[in-house]
Amino acid sequence: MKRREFIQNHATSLATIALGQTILLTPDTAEAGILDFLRGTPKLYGQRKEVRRANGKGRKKNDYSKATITKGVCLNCSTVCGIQGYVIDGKLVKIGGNPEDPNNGKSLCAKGQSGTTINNYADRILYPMKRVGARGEGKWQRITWDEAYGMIAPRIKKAMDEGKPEEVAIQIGRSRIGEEMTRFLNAIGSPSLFNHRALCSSNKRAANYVSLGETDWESGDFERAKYILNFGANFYEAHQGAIHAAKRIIRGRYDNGAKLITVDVRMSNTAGRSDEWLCPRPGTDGALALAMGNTIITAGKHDAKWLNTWSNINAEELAKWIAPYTPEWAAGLSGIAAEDIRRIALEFAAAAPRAIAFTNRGSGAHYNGFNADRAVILLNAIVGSIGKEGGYCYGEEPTRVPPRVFPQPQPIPPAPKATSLIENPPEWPLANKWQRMKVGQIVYQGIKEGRGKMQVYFSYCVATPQTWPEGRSLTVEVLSDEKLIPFHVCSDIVYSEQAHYADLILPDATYTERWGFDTRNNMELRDYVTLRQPIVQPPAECVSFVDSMIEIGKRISPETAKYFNFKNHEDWLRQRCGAFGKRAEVKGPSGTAADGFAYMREHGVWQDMSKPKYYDLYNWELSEAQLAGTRVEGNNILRKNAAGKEVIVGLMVDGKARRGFATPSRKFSVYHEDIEQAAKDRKFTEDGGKGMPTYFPIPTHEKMSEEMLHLITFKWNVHTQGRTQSQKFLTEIVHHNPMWIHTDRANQLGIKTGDLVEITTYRPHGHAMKEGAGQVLGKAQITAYVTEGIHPRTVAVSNTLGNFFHGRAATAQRGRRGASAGWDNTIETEDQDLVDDIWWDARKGGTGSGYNINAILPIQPAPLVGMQGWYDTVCTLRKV
Ligand SMILES: Nc1nc2c(c(=O)[nH]1)N[C@H]1C(S)=C(S)[C@@H](COP(=O)(O)OP(=O)(O)OC[C@H]3O[C@@H](n4cnc5c(=O)[nH]c(N)nc54)[C@H](O)[C@@H]3O)O[C@H]1N2
Ligand SMILES: Nc1nc2c(c(=O)[nH]1)N[C@H]1C(S)=C(S)[C@@H](COP(=O)(O)OP(=O)(O)OC[C@H]3O[C@@H](n4cnc5c(=O)[nH]c(N)nc54)[C@H](O)[C@@H]3O)O[C@H]1N2
Ligand code: SF4
Ligand SMILES: [Mo]
Repeated sequence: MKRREFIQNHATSLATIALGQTILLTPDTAEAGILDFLRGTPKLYGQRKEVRRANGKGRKKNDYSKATITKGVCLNCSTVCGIQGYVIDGKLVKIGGNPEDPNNGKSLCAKGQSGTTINNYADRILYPMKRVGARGEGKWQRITWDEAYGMIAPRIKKAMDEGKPEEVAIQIGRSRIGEEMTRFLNAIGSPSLFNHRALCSSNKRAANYVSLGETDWESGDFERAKYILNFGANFYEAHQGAIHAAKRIIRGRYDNGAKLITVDVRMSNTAGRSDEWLCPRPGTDGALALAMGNTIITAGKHDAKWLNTWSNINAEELAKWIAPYTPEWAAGLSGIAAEDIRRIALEFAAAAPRAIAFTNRGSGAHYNGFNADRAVILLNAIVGSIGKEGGYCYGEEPTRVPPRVFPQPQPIPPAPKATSLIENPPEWPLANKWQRMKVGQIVYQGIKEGRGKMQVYFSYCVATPQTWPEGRSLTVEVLSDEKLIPFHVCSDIVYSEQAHYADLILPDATYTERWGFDTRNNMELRDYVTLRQPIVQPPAECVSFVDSMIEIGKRISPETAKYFNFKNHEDWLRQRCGAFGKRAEVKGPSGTAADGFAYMREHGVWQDMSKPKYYDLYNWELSEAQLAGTRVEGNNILRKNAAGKEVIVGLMVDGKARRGFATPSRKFSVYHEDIEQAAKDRKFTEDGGKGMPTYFPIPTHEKMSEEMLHLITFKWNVHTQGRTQSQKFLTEIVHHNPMWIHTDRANQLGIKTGDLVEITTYRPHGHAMKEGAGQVLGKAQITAYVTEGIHPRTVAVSNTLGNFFHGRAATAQRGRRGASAGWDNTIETEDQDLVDDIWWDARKGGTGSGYNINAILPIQPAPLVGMQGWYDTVCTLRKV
C-alpha cells in the first residue's frame, strides 16, 4: 500500500480493519489546523458556515416502554453516578439516573446522558492491534487476542525471572478498578502502579487525612447547612461529587436559605450562581482562610469548648498562633478587602455549626495548596462544625468497597517487596503517607533519568500526551523512545492520544459494557457500594481490561495463576458477594453469593442501613467489644494490642470511651508531627517547619514581573479531561476553548475577542524541581475571549480540547470513514452525524477542535505531597 492510500483510510477506517491487515492511523495533512497549532500557527477563529440538519428527519422516536432497563454506574467522570440504561433491540438508547442511588438518584449531567454515544461509536477500536511501523508512526496490524496475550505474558515472566518485577508498570487515569490492578501487580510482585492523583487532588486528600485521620474526602451536609464557603470548587460544572454536591447545595439554598460564597479567580458557573463571588489573586486561598480564622477567634466567636475537647491544639494556643494572620495581611496578598474577609468570617461563624468551608482544585492545585486546604478545613474546627448536622461531615473509609461486606476472594497476593523510585520518589515524603497518591507528573522524567527501567508499560484510561503537563514534549518524547519504554500496551476504547504511542492496543469494553464494584463518599453519610454491569455486550472483539488482566495472570505462571482463580471479572465479583448474600436486607432464598450478586444486579447499589449516619463520628461511644483489652495511656488515649500489633482505638473524654479521630492524638490534628518531620527531612523551610497549617507565597509568583500574568486552566461542564471529546453531542456543544482575559489587561495590550495571541510560559521556581527555573517552556497561539469575569492579573484556558486523535468528533474531521473489508455488522455501519454534521471542522470554516494548553504547562510538583501546581503557571502575552 502506498502512503497516500493509507492516508485515505486514516483513523476513520479503524472499525473495518481485517485480521492481518495493516492500517495507517497518523494525523495527516487534513488535520493541518492541529499541526499548525503544534507549529504555533493555528487557523484563525472561524465562523460556522453550514447549518446542521437539525430537524431530525428520518429519525425514529424511541418507545421506552419497550426498553429493558439495567442498572449500572456512569464513568464519564469520577463522580460515578448510579445510572440505568434503556436498551431497545440490543442498543443502548437512553441513560437515566438510578433512583436508588443515594448520591445522585435520578439526576445526571449532560455527560452522563451522552454515555449512549460511546458504544456505537463509529470510530471505536474493535480489535487487538500491534504496531508494525516505527513507534508513533501510526501503522497497525490487526491480530488475535491469543497473539496479544502471547506478546504480553512472557515479557512479564522475564521481568519476574530476572528479579525485576517493578519493571512491569501500569499507568492509570480515572480507572475505578484499583483493587483489580493491585491484585494483578501484587501477583507479579510489582509496586509500579502509577496513578493520576498528584495531577488531580492529592493536596486536598492529604489535608483531609492529616486533619481527620481516616478519609481523603469530606461529605459536607450541604442540604442542612446555612452557610457554604467554597474555596475553588466548581461543583455546578465539575467536582468529583458534582451532582451529589450540587443538588444538595441547591436544596440547601432554596429550601433552607443557605448562603453560598464562592472563591474563584474566574467567574465559573458556580461563582455565577453564588450569593457572592470573591475573586482573589491565584494561590492566596490559604491566606484568606487563615485570616477568617483569625477574625472569628479575635471576635470570640469560635467554639472554644469543641477546640479544647477535640483539637490537638487548644483554643488558647490556636489564638496565639493565628494572631499574625490578620485580614489586612490577607487583603494585601489576595486583593480581597479586609472588611469583606471579616464580614464573611463572622457570617460563617454565626451560622455554625450549620456552616461548611470546603475546597477543591482551585485552592489545592498549587505549590501551597496542601496548606491552603488544611487552613480551610481548620475553619470548620474553629466554629465546631466538624461532623455536625449541616456541617463538615465525613464517613469511615468512604472511598473503599468495605472488605467486611465484600471480601476479596482468597488467596490474596501479598504486598510486593520490590520498590520503585518512580512510584515512591523520596523527594515527596508525604505523597504516599496516607494513601498511595504518587507523583504522577514526574513519571516520564523518572523514566528518562533512569530512576527505574520499564520492561512492560501498560496504560489504561489515561491520555498523558493530552492531560499531563509537558504532555506534547517530555511525555511524547519518552513515550516515543523505544529504549526507555521497550513495550507499551495500551487499553482504550478509541484510538487515543495514548494509544498512538503504544506497541499493542487492547480494545476495552466501555463502562456500559463491563463489570465492577464502585463507591465514593456518600452524602447520606452511610457506607454504600454500587455495581457496574454490562448494560449491553461489548461489540466485535472488545474485552474488558480486567478480563484481559485475569487471562494474562493465568498465563504468566502457575504462581501468578493461583491468584486468578475465577472465570472472569463477573465471577470474581460474584465470589465477593458470599457474606453479603447472608445479610438480612438481601433476603435471598439461599443466603449465598448468588443471592447477593442478584441483589446487586437488580438494585445496582447497596447502602448500609445497619449503622447510624456518620454524624459526630469521633464522638461515638466505643462498644464493649471495641473496649475489650484496651488500656488508657498518656493523653487519655485508648490502646490495645491486637494480634501482636499496638493499635490506638479511641479517646477518653469526660470519663467516657469515645472513638475520637483516627489521628495519632486521636483528636482533630491542627498540628501534625509527620509534616514537621517530613519538612525537616527534606530541608523544606518555607512552611515555618512547625507542622502547622500556614501560608507561604508561591516562589514563581513572588518572582513575577509586571508584564507577567497567571495562567490557569479549568474544566468544562460538558467535557471530562481526555475522555469525552469523542462523544459527538458533547463536542458539538463545546469544541473551542479561547483564552479568557480581563478587559483591563486586554485593553492595555490592544487585544479584542477573536484576536490571535501568543502565550509564552516559564518553568517554575521552588522546592525539589529547580532545573531551568524561570526559563521559557513553550509558546502557543490561541484566540482571545475578553471578559470581566476573571481576575485582572490572570488568563484562563480550559484543558480538555485540542485532540490530535480520538476520532472525527474530537479532531473536527467531517467526512466518511473509509470503507474496507472486515466490517463488523454488530455495530452501526456509519454515523451520518460524523459524516455530515461536524460543522466545527476548520476546513469548512469552523473553529476546529480547540487547543491543548497542557503542551505548554510546566511540571511543578508541590513540596512534600507532590501535587501538580497546575494553577501556578505564569506567562507573558503578545498580540499576533
Ligand atoms: N491543564 C489541566 N490538565 C489536567 C487537569 C486540569 O485541571 N488542567 N486535570 C487533571 C485531572 S483532575 C485529572 S484526574 C487528569 C485525568 O487525566 P486522564 O486520566 O488522562 O484523563 P481521563 O479523561 O480520565 O482518561 C482519558 C483516556 O481514557 C480513555 N478511556 C475512556 N473510557 C475508557 C474505557 O472505558 N476504557 C479504557 N481503557 N480507556 C478509556 C480515553 O479514550 C482517553 O484516552 O487530568 C489532569 N489534567
Ligand atoms: N464536567 C467535568 N466534571 C468533572 C471533570 C471534568 O473534567 N469535567 N473531572 C473530574 C475530576 S477528575 C476532578 S479532579 C474534578 C475537579 O473539579 P473542580 O476542582 O471543581 O474543577 P477544576 O476546574 O479543576 O477547578 C476548579 C476551579 O478552580 C479555579 N481556580 C484556579 N485557580 C484558583 C485559585 O487560586 N483559587 C481559587 N479559589 N480558584 C482557582 C478555576 O477557575 C476553576 O473554576 O471534577 C470531576 N468532574
Ligand atoms: S457527574 Fe455526570 S459524567 Fe460524572 S458520573 Fe455523574 S452523570 Fe456521569
Ligand atoms: Mo481529577
